[in-house]
Amino acid sequence: MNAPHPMAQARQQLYGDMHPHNLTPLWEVLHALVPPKPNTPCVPALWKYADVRPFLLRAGETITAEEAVRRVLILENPALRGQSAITQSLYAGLQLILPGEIAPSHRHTQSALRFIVEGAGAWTAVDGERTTMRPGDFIITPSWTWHDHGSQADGPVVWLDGLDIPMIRFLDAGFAQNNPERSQQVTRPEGTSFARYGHNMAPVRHDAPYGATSPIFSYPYERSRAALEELERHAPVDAWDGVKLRYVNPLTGGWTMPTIATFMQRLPAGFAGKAWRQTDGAVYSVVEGEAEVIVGEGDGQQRWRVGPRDHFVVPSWHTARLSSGRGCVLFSFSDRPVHQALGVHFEERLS
Ligand code: GTQ
Repeated sequence: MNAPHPMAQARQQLYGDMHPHNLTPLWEVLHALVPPKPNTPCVPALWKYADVRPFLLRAGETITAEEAVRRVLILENPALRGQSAITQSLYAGLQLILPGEIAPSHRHTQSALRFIVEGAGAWTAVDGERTTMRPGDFIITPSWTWHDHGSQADGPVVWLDGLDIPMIRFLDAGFAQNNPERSQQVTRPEGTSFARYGHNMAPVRHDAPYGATSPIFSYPYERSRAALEELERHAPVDAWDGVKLRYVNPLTGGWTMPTIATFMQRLPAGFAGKAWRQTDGAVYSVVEGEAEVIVGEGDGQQRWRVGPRDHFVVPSWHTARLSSGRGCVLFSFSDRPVHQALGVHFEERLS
């Protein structure tokens, strides 16, 4: 055994004496505060839809959308239980709406994305316009816009909610209000924002209606899928990503949301992707096909076979690799816009 440091006792005495004064020594925590590399507490995790769906339907029997306000099962990172977080900065949940229900109108400073997972014929309303939900559509609820959801579908409709809740909580910048109107008035026909902004054109005299958030309300799956298919046929396939596109704000060419980046990618049949790691932890929703996912290294490594409607999280600076026998389409989102704005986005592409 090593001899105790001659100052050990004096140091402990110092720490104890200054503790009541809200003082603590940096040198005991310095390495943890400025780690040699990102050291997230998040772990890789998978939610198989076959496991989640029965709980969603049970939630549907137990509470109405109206009572719940939002009937959502939160996907909690197993290492962050109780924090309503899938990564340190991001929230994800699966929201269920049943035929005839309304999730009442409210607004908040947190930005939300909806990625439609199951069922068609529900709608969400933002700023007087409704958009119909179809599987694979990516829909945006900008910060501080009134929004309500409803359904005229003939069965359950389920979507993935992605929000910057933990990030806004960290910043202590959360505000919210309920709308006295349960369901907001419709003031514009469906498709207005897509006609204005969704055709590589924009109104001549316009201000960005939602600041840094894309004015495109819904990015329909049909379009995203067609683009990926075309590229898979004719363009070189990236050895790490397959064919991967980012959704853009047509007014800026930048990300669709100020805090969240969104992507859709296609892994061709027979794709065996190379490994990468990046600082932005990412949440994935499997749209079509199947894939094999390997995340992490050593003891913590996870290997999953994933299929449609499964969800998984790849934490910051975890090596990950995707492959697919039959081909696969994946939607994903991360906090990359914030990393980039702060100059701390790093990516390593391993061979
Ligand atoms: O639909 O407005 O999953 O406010 C969490 C908070 C969804 C929503 C969530 C929300 C919403």
